[in-house]
Amino acid sequence: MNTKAIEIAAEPYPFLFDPAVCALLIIDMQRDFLEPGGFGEMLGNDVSQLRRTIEPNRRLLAAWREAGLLAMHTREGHRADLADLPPCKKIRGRAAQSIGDSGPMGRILIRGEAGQDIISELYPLPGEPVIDKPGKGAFWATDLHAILQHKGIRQLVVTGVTTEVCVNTTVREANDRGYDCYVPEDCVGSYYPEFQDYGLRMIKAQGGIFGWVGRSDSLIAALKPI
Ligand code: TIU
Repeated sequence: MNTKAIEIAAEPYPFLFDPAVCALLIIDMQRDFLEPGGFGEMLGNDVSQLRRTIEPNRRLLAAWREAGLLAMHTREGHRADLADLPPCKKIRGRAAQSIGDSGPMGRILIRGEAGQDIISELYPLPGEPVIDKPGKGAFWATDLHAILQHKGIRQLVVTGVTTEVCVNTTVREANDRGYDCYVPEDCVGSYYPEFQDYGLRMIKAQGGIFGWVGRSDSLIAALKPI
């Protein structure tokens, strides 16, 4: 593996991508959030806003695997007995159906249920760590930080859904733990176009307060020679 850092296009300024210490972290590309007929759509959300991220993520993941770099995946979800579900999260939204109830693809956001699993287009390969997370951030109550430390990772390319919720929360958590984060804007999505815009602007504002924002093409081009 080439261990030289590569400068790639980004805002607010170029990102020094070091493949030897960089992992791809794909956030919550789960069936219940992305598939027509899933929990996300049942709540009235426009899933097409998220589905446009599938193909860019698929291309980036393929290039990442081809280069032999570490790819990781997360899933938001809870224990079947709901012991790790904060009562406030259970009742928030006053929806007719909530986490743990029967949904269109099994019990909503329960680990092991079909709807909680990752979409087939981006399904993890054996050996790619999958982090089951009970919160919006991927570091809260998970072993993600320990795994990254053991593997010598210092940079993260963060993709997935949704931009302003789980992606933003994870980037902020990663930033406070000392990781440099690069977010390819075509690989993250929000149900709300204005939150997509502001979610990205909040990351790159103030000189890159939480990280860098770029595009997957720049990363893929940098991966080609590796
Ligand atoms: N993965 C993630 O972002 N979970 C959410 O609940 N997102 C919403 O935007 N609701």
